[in-house]
Amino acid sequence: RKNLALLSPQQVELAKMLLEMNQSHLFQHWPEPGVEDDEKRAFFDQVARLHASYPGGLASYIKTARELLADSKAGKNPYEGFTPSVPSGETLTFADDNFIRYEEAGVREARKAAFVLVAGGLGERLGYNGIKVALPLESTTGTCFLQHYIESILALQETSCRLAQGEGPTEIPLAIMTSDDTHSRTLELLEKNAYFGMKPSQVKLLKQEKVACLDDNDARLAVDPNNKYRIQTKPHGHGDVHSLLYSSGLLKEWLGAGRKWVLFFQDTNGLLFKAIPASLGVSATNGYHVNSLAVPRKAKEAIGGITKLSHKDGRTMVINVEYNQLDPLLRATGYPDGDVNCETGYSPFPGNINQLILEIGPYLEELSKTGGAIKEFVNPKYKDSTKTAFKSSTRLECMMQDYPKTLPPSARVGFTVMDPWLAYAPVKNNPEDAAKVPKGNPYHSATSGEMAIYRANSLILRKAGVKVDDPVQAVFNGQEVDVWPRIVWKPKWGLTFSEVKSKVSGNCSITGKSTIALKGRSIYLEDLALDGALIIDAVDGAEVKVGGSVQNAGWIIESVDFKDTSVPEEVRIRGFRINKVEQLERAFKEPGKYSLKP
Ligand code: UGB
Repeated sequence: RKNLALLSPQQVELAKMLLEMNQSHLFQHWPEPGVEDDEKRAFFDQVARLHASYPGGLASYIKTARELLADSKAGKNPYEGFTPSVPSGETLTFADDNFIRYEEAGVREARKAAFVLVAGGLGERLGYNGIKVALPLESTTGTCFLQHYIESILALQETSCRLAQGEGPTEIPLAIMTSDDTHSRTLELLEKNAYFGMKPSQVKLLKQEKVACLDDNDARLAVDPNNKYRIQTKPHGHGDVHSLLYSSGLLKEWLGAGRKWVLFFQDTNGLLFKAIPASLGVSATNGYHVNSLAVPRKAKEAIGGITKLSHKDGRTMVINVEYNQLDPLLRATGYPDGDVNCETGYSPFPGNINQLILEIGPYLEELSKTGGAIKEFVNPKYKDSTKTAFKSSTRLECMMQDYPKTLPPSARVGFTVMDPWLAYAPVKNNPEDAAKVPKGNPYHSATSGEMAIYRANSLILRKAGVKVDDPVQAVFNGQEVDVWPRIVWKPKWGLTFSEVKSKVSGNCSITGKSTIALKGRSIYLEDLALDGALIIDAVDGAEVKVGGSVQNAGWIIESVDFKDTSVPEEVRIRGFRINKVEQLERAFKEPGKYSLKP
């Protein structure tokens, strides 16, 4: 109490609130005034930050924590009274008429979109020391995830605005949610690379704050073990993105500027933008307020399942049920075998890939009521079965896909299921854990993430009429993968199937040992027979026709052991590197028409 004199009136209010909330232990060890006073003030600066960044403030955080900890102790089922069933949504098949129609609708709509990348997570499962968006999504060109995302948005912007012929918004904004763990490195990556071609004013970084840790079931805030004048904090989860968009005023700004859609995506999915145009088309055509992208999911795969939940009292919702909860929920509600594959070889519950498309108007209206607060959960690790003490401090968490939980039944909540090879190849698991994934389930590793890019591009070119050799099997970092020809292109070369198709003609073929990188908008493949490596770079305005027979020793994939620390980490985690033996490489630096027929 004597220390109160050191504080500003605002800080005194916070101190009173903490005392009322039974948090006196935070000050018990404080010495007399005159000793470490600056540290005491710094403590209250932190309290003020924790208070301001949580919808409803710290008292509300503590109150919710007590309720959720009591539920957890009592073993309360969060889905009490709900019965799960398989929901119905749009299922798309790549390149059929329906898909192409949706892609066209999506591209037209894209200029009214805003993108939000959630990139505050450190990726503990991956164990990579850098930020995940700086990882190369493939090692043929070494393009990192953030560059690929930005170039994809710019490609969409270009095509969409061209179609609109000058009407409406002309720039698609990108917001990136960062955290203390990722903020400075994300900013540095952008600045070092001139924002990968985006205007800096188009990109907004929103930093999420961590939340206070909890020491016991009474939600006593944990003192930081390294500093007695700090509260220990941990990440609150990707659900913070909603309150940040709301409190920053960004959503309001976007709506005011005539934007209609906000698209959320995660840090390491190199396939995602292949699915964006069609799924945005589904949102626009079906008038979905919420559209979750999904892929067929193997039973027990570590991605959430999109589930229809019907309550005894008549409520229903279509929502993601997290992977660790789906199996027990099914077992408790009349499915004795739990989460199992059906005759399709997949679980009947589509897998949530955490790509959400929300219509901004209804979204903002909902957030004005909730302030962006998302239903939270707590996951304490108890010391023993009495559930009275924790092994280590815990905290409340929230997930961005839980947004629909507060929506009224009238909200139009849908989902879109994409071909699994087209839409989802995240890099989440470290090599050792990936090698333990049950056979047939996706590895979600740097190895599988890169191989998935080559597979998808090979399959897309096949659909466009190119003869592409079958893959060969190989094992890298203990993971068995299909190795397709290394086919990559810049997003502006072909973001939709129609665009890709318009750039391929005649009899084209690519052999299994080949590599092709197309770095330019107007590169046309015409009667090309490729058996080796071909790299074409063309500035905007350079129209290049590539044909004839290209044959050389090519680029060879060589194994690397992930334990070999002499190899850079981003190479080791994929288990291979590319030995660039021989290639045909051409750069067209001036606008004009060119023909390359070796
Ligand atoms: N993220 C943040 O921005 N802030 C945070 O505090 C935490 C994360 P993870 P997770 O796609 O396979 C999700 O850790 O949470 C960002 C879905 O919940 O990679 O285990 C982080 O940077 C699950 O339903 O995934 O699982 C990253 O971009 C399923 O869809 C993103 O949030 C699963 O993803 C996801 O964080 C999946």
